[in-house]
Amino acid sequence: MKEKIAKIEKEAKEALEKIVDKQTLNELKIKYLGKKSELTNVLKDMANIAKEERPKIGSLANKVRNELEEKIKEKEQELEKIELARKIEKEKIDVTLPGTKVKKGTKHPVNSVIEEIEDLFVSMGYTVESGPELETDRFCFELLNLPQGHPARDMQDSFYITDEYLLRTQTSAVQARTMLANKEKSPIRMICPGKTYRREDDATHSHQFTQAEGLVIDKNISFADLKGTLEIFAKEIIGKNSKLRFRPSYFPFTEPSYEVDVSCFKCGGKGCNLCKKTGWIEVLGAGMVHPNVLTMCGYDPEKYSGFAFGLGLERIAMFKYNIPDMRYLYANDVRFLSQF
Ligand code: 2NL
Repeated sequence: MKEKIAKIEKEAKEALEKIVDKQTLNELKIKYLGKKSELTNVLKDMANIAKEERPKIGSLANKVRNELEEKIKEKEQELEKIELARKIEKEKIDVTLPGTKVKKGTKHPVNSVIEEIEDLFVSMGYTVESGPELETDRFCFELLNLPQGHPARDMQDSFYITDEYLLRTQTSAVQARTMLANKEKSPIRMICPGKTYRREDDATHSHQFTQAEGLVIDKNISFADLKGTLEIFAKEIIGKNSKLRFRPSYFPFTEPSYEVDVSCFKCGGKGCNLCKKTGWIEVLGAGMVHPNVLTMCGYDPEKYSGFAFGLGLERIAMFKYNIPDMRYLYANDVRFLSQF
């Protein structure tokens, strides 16, 4: 019996020496200390040995058992240490290595123009408003005095989604919303830059473009206020030597209405290829808010008056950054965009 126990002890200790991973250690633990282990079997055999031998064998078996348990525990800790060291080595980070360069984006020219216009008008006390791009017939046309049958309402020119809903053809719907929400509670000074949509797509037109409109409503607003404001706009955004020219025009939502030209910033008005030898470049549409629009949007035209203007921002970006073709603005070519 003693020899048997000594043999088990020797075998177990030798096996333990060779172990290099947790799984085999676990198997060894079961083999030598588990319920069906040889050591347990020895103790089960106790009935077959002399009575006076039993305590000796019993304590020997327990001693071996305790020793093995102790050794296995030590081995376990040793293996854990090795594993941790291995993990630390594997996950080591050299913080002195150079980092991966992140390519920085640049501001899109149209967004730069939006920001410049916002900064200028905010500095003059305007608010910047926005509204949905999917609009109703009422906000896009009806409240803006665009009568039924007006060409701008034509299915051919606008993206109708249903009979009632369409992609906004101009940002004026935002002004109509702002006026109706305010209804004479306070004067309005607002601009609304944003995306607009028309059903056309050729060399000189895109089906989606960016527009900014401005609206001022208060008591005693006159054409002089419109002219002064647009002169500041032209000097600040287009060029400080800009002059303006107002040509009579027609918009359903303003009366009187004007198309506004700036003196050509390339030739200073002498005539060149940019201004097609005229010395002028058309940049804005503007006018005094039509009394019908004021009434429909909750303002009494006997007490209030206002001016409004609208402009396409792609054109402004093209002038400012000398971009020869509008399609560059939408091609999303990094070689183009990274120049700004
Ligand atoms: C253009 C011309 C214009 C307006 C927009 C406007 C808005 C309201 C009332 C009156 Cl709510 N007018 N907007 C007025 C005149 C011209 O835009 O050529 N846009 C690109």
